[in-house]
Amino acid sequence: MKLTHIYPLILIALFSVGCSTDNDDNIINELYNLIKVQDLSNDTHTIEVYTKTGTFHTGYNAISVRILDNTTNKYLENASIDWVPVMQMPTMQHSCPKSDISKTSDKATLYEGYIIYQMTNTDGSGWSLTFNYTINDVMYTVTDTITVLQSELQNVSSFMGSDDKRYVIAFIEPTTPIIGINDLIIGVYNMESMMSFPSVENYTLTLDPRMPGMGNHSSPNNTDLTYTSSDSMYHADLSLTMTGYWVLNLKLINSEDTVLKGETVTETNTQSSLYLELEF
Ligand SMILES: [Cu+2]
Repeated sequence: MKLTHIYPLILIALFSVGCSTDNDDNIINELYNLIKVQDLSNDTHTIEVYTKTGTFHTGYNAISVRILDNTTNKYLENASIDWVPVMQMPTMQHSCPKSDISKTSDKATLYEGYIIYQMTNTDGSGWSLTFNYTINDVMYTVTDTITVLQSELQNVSSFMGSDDKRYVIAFIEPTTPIIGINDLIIGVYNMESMMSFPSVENYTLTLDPRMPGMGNHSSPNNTDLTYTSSDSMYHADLSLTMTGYWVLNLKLINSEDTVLKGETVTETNTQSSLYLELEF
């Protein structure tokens, strides 16, 4: 390329930097604290998928998405979006617990929700993600395979209850635990079918956090988890007296006081069969 051709390009570049539009500022602000996981594209749109880490992992994933119009190169602000995560297993396929997707408050182009992957293949394969979305009464769809990494700690548990129903529970908060009282949030879902995992309402989870590496000691002032209808989650006070590896021993109890899964921790039974892990 000759110099005479480069000069106009440099001028354009300088001009663009000097005249950064509101739109540019917006785009930077919109993506604060988010890293792109993947683009899913069809002929008309590109769905950009974001998380805090830029990856999907087993357990709870808070996810943000936005839709780029491939023709106008603008982000759409008036879509209604549904999503369907599917894991293909050797003999069948299934979905997992997920929220609806809604517009993120204070953001122009972002939509948000969560997906709880209860399992994955060792190489991260097996899952696909489909978006069905509507813009101005026109329906669109896009599907692609995704990678779901195995989390090191058990932050999700899938099991059969004593009522012969299948459940999934997932650790949601605290994402950054502190020494002291933490707001513990756990999601509880019933595997109604291969594709449907509604939230379970009005059960309880007993909580007994222990440090297996330190004589299996517990901590004071924990509370059991109770259901909150405003977010369809289970909440409790989780007391962590020191940093390290903790096992949150749980028992899932239905509204008739029947224990569906889990056992009390005793001298001889050091861990419940229903538990989640945490390390900080
Ligand atoms: Cu599976």
